[in-house]
Amino acid sequence: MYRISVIPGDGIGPTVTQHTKRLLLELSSAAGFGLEFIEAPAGDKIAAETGEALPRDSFQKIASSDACLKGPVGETARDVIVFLRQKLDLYANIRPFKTYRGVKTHWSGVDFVIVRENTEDLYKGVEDVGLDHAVSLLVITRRGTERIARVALNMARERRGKVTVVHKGNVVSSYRFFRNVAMEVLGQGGVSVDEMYVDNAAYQMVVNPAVFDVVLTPNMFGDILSDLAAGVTGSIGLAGSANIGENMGVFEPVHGSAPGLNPEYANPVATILSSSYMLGWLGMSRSDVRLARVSKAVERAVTLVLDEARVLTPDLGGRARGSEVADAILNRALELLSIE
Ligand code: GGG
Repeated sequence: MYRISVIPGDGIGPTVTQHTKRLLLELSSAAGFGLEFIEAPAGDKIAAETGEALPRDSFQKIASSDACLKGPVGETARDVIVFLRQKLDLYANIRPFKTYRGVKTHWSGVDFVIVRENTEDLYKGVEDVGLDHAVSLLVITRRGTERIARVALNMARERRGKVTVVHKGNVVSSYRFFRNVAMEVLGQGGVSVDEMYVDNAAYQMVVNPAVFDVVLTPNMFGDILSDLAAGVTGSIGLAGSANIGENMGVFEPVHGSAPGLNPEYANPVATILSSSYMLGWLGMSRSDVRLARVSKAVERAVTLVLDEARVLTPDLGGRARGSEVADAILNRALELLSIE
């Protein structure tokens, strides 16, 4: 039995996490393993009720679980996910982006991963704000850069063998340091390595996204480029992600809580994909092939449903409810599991 803490979050979060839990329960029972979900409230709503965006009890539930599935939170991202990344040392933020045949975009055949350093940079939280000044320290360390560069290197070896280091080293010395340390690690790794200034990378991602395989970048650029990449691939409702450390992972959609959106019609794919990354990571860290099977089946089922384009939420031009999309993915995944 695996214990999964769940942060339902705000806005569309409780709905998309509910669809995902339902799908995971069915698939885990079909594949022969157990999942126990432990609710760990965090975000704007619980902050309004208790004064704390991440109550101690929720943090303890998350820290003592096998993995965490997190819905989006509203204005309290800093106190919830940025805090969790630091506290649990979830130094690698992995964000895959790809196009699907049934999703209208300018491009086809796009498939790249942003590997974002997740604990340093301007998000470190070393700040001083006075009446007439505000300072936020940009922190980059050798240890932090080396370990994220190793993640990018290993990922490139399993993919098309290319890493693009994205930085702003022509203007900011700390980003030059990130670039130099990353190059030291990548240079010995037997993969092809290039580099781009972040402004050019933003442009290339729009006009020529096929040049990217693995994008290695510091924390804030990774945050910003993720939304850009999601736009290029059709909808931020499709972008899942993993926050991974040595012994713990928190898995969350890239999107926010979308307070203006009717939750019934919110796209659950980003959270469903995040849950598949969760099972993949958990399966690997616990050497349990049953979880890896379900993880692969979910990813494949998402591709089939999106390629087919019969059941799509409004962000993709369809009319389906999120629950219908989740059902379509679940049914495809069950079929895939039964014919293996
Ligand atoms: N625009 C997507 C969004 O709202 N993401 C939530 C967020 O800001 N997360 C903070 C982070 O990923 O660093």
